[in-house]
Formats: sequence, C-alpha cells, structure tokens
Amino acid sequence: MSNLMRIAIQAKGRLSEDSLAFLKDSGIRIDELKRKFLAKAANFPMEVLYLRDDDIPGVVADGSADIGIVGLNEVLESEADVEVVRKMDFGDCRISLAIPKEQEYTGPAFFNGKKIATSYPKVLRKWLDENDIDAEIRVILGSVEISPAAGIADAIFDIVSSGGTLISNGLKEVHTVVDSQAVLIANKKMSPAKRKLLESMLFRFDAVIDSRGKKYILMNIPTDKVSEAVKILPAMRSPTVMPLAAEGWCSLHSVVEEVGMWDKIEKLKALGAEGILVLHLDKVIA
Ligand code: PRT
Ligand code: ZN
Repeated sequence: MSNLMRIAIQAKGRLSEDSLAFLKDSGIRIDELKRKFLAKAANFPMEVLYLRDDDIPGVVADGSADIGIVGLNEVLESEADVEVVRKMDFGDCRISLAIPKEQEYTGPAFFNGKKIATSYPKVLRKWLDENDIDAEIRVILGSVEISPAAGIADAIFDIVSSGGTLISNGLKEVHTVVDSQAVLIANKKMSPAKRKLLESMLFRFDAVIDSRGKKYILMNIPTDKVSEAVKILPAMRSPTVMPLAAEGWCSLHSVVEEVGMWDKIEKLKALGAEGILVLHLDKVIA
C-alpha cells in the first residue's frame, strides 16, 4: 500500500461540495477541474477517491481507502467495521418514521402489524427489535416517500432534512430514530505510519471544524464598559483588550458563536460600542 493517505468522498451528490470545500479549507489542494476517479493532492501526501456514497463505508473498512467522508446514516446501514473519527458539522439530517398525516400516532406500538418502506432496512430492523415491534420491512431504493400513497406500505422510514418532502407527500414525521450528519471515518487497521499522518491531518481538520459557526468580532468601547462587555463575549480564553490613542477608549477583540451573535451585538451597542467589525474566521487552533 502506498504511503499516501487515501480519502474516499462522494463523487456527486449532497456531500460532495462540502467535502471538497472541507479539504480545501484544510489547506489541501486538489485539482478539481481534472476530477477523475482518483486525484492526487498537489501539496499533501493525500489522494482522493471519488465514489458513490453507499460504497464509502465498505471501501474504508477493507482498507482500499484509509479514511472517508460519508453520512452517518450510510455507515450505520452498511454495518461496516470502521472508526468514526470526527463529526463534520455538515450534511445534517435524520432517519425518521413517518405516517399518513390523517392518522393518529399512538407511540412505537403503532407500527405493530404495519408495513414500512425504507432504504435503511438494517437500521430499521434494529429499532424494531429493540422496541419489540412486529412490523414488515419493505425495501424500496428510490422515492420511498410515495410508498404510502401508492399502497406499497403503511409508513416509511427515510431521511428527513427540512421535512418538505414529507409534507408534499401527505406524511408526518412521528419518530426520529437516528440523528445523522457527515462523519469522517477511518480504517481500523491503519499502519502506525498512516496513523501518524492521520493525526497530523486531524490537527488541520479540527482547526476547520472548530471555526465553523464562529466569527471574529472587534469594536471600540469605552474603557469603563470593558468588564461588562467581557461578560457578554466569552472567548476561548478571554477577549483581547487594547487601549486606543483616544483617552477612555479601548479596542476589544473576541471570537463569537454565530448563533446568538446579533443579540450580543445589540447589547454591546447599548453599552456604547462603536465601529463593530465582524470578520470571517478561517481556522481555530485551540
Ligand atoms: O449517488 P450517491 O449514491 O453517491 O448519492 P445518494 O443519492 O445516495 O445520496 P445523496 O447525495 O442524496 O445524499 C448523500 C447524503 O446526504 C445522505 O446519505 C445523507 O447523509 C445526507 N443528507 C442530508 C440527505 C438529506 N440531507 C436529504 N434531505 N440525504 C437525502 N435527503 C433526501 C431526503 O430523503 C428527501 O427525500 O432529500 C429529500 C428532501 O429532504 P427534505 O426533508 O428537506 O424535504
Ligand atoms: Zn447513495
């Protein structure tokens, strides 16, 4: 086996763009124009294998690729023996049970004696067994959501993201079985040299993952308001405060979560903060 780290990512689909963007943000350059089955990184000992997402867990389990980026849903359904190394914070979705919207849901026992259409028979079988439910599984590989209207099944077990597809098919989500997102998986029997390479890659990957959903914020603020402002802005350690040439004013720098950021900005403005800048954060190295 070569000493290049081989990563399998989805060739074409919902995860491909984010997976490539992730490698790029990690400073790994791949010539996307020449997208082939296998592409070598220009500046890192890595090659990228482009596959159907369904094939990724198996290929990583048998060592044909060392690592991969794929939905947790696919990992669970494949039952591939791989290590889930990181959650990637994209590709969020869930695998849920849904039933025709006019029916009353009475809890898991509702599914006793029912026929459920799904592309995730193994995950569903496990849930049914754990909950002691006797239901029939009907494997459907595409357009699972039309099964109830088409009389193929009584309910479905499928990927849900916004929920729009369920609604437009007259269905309602009644129980989430798996919360999924894209995950980084690794072969369990990597050589020590490859392990070491993976560790150095994880250092880069973590800096990208940790910068997600965060912004760098700086502002001018009256010196006597700094301690109040610091309470609004908890940073990795604590915010940076620098005196300004103008007497009685400071410059305050910090990292903020994007969620709830506007609330914080309003509070800071109320304290007298001026010239507030919010900047893109490229990497966070803890
Ligand atoms: O060709 P290949 O086999 O590689 O791709 P694929 O068609 O099997 O998978 P793809 O590209 O559709 O999805 C890849 C992965 O994205 C999935 O395995 C999930 O981990 C993740 N993901 C995130 C989703 C969704 N969100 C999603 N919404 N996968 C599928 N969907 C479907 C869902 O089933 C529904 O039918 O999209 C439809 C719209 O969803 P709503 O709820 O937003 O309406
Ligand atoms: Zn697929």
